[in-house]
Amino acid sequence: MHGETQPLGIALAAVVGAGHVTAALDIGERYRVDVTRKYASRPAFLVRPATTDEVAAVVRVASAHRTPVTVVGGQTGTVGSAVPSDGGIALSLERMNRITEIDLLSMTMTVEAGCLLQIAQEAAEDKGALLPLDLGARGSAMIGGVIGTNAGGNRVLRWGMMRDMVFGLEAVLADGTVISSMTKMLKDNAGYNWKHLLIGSEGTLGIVTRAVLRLRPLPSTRQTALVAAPNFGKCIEVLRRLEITLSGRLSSFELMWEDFYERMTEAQLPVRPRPLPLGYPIYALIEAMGGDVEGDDAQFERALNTLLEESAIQDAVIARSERERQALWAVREDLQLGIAPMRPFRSYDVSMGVSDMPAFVDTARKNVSVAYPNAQMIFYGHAGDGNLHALVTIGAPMDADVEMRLDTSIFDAVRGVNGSISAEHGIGISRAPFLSWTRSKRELELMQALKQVFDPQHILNPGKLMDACGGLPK
Ligand code: LAC
Ligand code: ZN
Repeated sequence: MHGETQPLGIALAAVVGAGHVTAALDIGERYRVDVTRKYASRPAFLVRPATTDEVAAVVRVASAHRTPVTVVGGQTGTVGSAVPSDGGIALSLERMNRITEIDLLSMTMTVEAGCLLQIAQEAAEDKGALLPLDLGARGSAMIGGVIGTNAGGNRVLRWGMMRDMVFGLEAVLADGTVISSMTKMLKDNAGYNWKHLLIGSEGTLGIVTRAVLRLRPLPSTRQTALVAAPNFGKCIEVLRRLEITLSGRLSSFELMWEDFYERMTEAQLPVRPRPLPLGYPIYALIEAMGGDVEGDDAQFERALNTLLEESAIQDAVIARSERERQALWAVREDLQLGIAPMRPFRSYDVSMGVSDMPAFVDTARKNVSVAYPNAQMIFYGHAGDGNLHALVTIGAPMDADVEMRLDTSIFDAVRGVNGSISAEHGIGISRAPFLSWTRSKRELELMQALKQVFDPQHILNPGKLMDACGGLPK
């Protein structure tokens, strides 16, 4: 601890104990640098509280010192939402990682914000329950982070986004007060529902410390297939058909355009065979879950056979073992090998009406190739949710101007279909200049007014979302 930060460090140590305060130069990278390595920072202190009361006391200290506080979790959000401010406090809730109750009658899990998503999933499963939120970053994302970003992932189609799984919430507000509604209720219409303001607010309105999450009965069967379709329209037809013919059991429908499929399976050839040949315009990874051990596999196979006979799909492979299931999912999720040659790239997670997706892809491709004729793009995403991911590379280093030009090309196409610049990853730092492309002036003014009520000193995760919004009305 040095110079003017010393009183702050002493005050923080008085709250959590000196052993849980780390000063600037000693703070490890995983608290300062996000997964894209684009956002690094130099926080003055890393603080690791053990209880909600300690979080509240830390925030009171931050407020007294007018010092920014950012919760640092898995750092896998990709838009810089959880990168601390230079000179600010990096607040890690990793010591608050307990699951304190699993209630199998109410079907709820009470959990602290620092618990990893995967640990929470496994704890539910051990008790015969399902915590349905699932995403590639399950091993790094913390519960507080997936609440803070209202995470989505690959089962939204059936069970919704994080917002739909939060029954109760506890949070620390910017003045260090604790606000709590740790209830087990789905239905609660007693006035304004503040928890929904905090969910998805990226730590700018309050710090989530605990939650009561909704669980579902654990399905006992699971069917996974990769199919190929002649075009996007047929794919959506297949999606809608399966929603009915699988009697509500369809839980994932992940689309991969041919270029994505080719690139990923090619890169993965040393570790796993390509499950379906190249040459089809579009591929979908399909998963269903259910409870009829005798009938579900047969129902799934029958449904796919019918689609094949009708040429709605051109090819299909069904996983016959857990290993095969994992190999199919790896095509969609094990992206590191495939995207490595695309570095540096810019990634997007945009959203729109499902019917607008083909027009968006066409316009985005056109806009990008007009700006950068040699650019390469791959598209994939959560089709049932109207949520597309795109990765774009120009095959050369990208400076801020190039990034801005690419963002403009993509978000212009988003605006053309009245879509959203972020479906699930949030705004953070990287999307902030474009928030006004997706939100009207009135909406931004309301958001700004809410921020003023919740955090008048702007100490909660400043520089993200609203604060960095280029089009923010004065
Ligand atoms: C996914 C992450 C990038 O869907 O949202 O793979
Ligand atoms: Zn996604």
